[in-house]
Amino acid sequence: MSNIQWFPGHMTRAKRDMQENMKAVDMVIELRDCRIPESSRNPMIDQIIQNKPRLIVLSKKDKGDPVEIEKWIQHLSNETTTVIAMDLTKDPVIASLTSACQKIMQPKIDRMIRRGIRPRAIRAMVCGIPNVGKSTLINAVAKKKIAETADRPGVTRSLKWMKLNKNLELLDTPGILWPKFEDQKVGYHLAITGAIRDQILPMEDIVRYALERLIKEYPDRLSERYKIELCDDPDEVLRRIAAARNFLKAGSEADIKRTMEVFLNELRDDRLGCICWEKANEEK
Ligand SMILES: Nc1nc2c(ncn2[C@@H]2O[C@H](COP(=O)(O)OP(=O)(O)OP(=O)(O)O)[C@@H](O)[C@H]2O)c(=O)[nH]1
Ligand SMILES: [Mg+2]
Repeated sequence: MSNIQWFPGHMTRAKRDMQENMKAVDMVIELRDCRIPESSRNPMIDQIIQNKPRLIVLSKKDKGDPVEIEKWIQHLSNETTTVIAMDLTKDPVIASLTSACQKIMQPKIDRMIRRGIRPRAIRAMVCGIPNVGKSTLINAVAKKKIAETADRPGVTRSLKWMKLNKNLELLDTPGILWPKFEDQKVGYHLAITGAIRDQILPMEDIVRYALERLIKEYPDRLSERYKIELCDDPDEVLRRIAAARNFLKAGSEADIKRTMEVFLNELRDDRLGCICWEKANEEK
């Protein structure tokens, strides 16, 4: 979990660093959390990467709703953007990235071949907001005994590259973007998925938001997990969970704080199933 506190100075610096590195790459691999593809996106990214081809990797596929993820893939794909979903902790990262990046860059590679230029390996940069899996992706690649790490001068400093194979090289430092907090929902989504520290928003608000959504969209999961009869009021649902779990304070009063903590932990642990908190065709 990230401890970075973003201030305007950090944002300017992060943006400048990314723009510098952008000059050395052919394309960008933008990571987003598949459960919150909008909330885990930084709107500045379009401006930063300009017209470079982009691969969006929806990470944590194992934690999201497969039907919704498929809709997101369709929704986000366009002429310059290819979208894949991955469990970065288990899926074959190198093979998936290589084939996706090659497909994206094929027109450029073909043009080079036609002009008699021998194509070199594709160079890509990974980027994303905190917690989307940048380090996990880079570590998965680094662990696989990369043939060599090329040291090549970048624009202003030497950049380190990880050579995945003869077709693809990744910049070894990811571009770090900051989350946007333009509406409260975004904050809740980031908090539920662990992208921001718990102290940033009041736990009651996060839990109430999550419960309201679950009551509407996945009532059975709630009633089955906690063996409770459901109602529309999240506070009453919490009291019923407390009673069902026997979470009591001295004097047999319901221990709501403990109930909220347990609920949030179980939710993050996928005990209530795989959930996408944002839907692809939802009006925003
Ligand atoms: N289940 C699952 N967990 C993942 C996946 N990708 C990353 N994680 C976990 O998510 C957490 C955050 O991943 P990181 O790789 O540290 O994310 P990051 O983008 O480097 O985050 P910062 O360094 O804070 O910017 C870690 O606990 C990872 O193990 C995935 O595809 N599936
Ligand atoms: Mg990291």
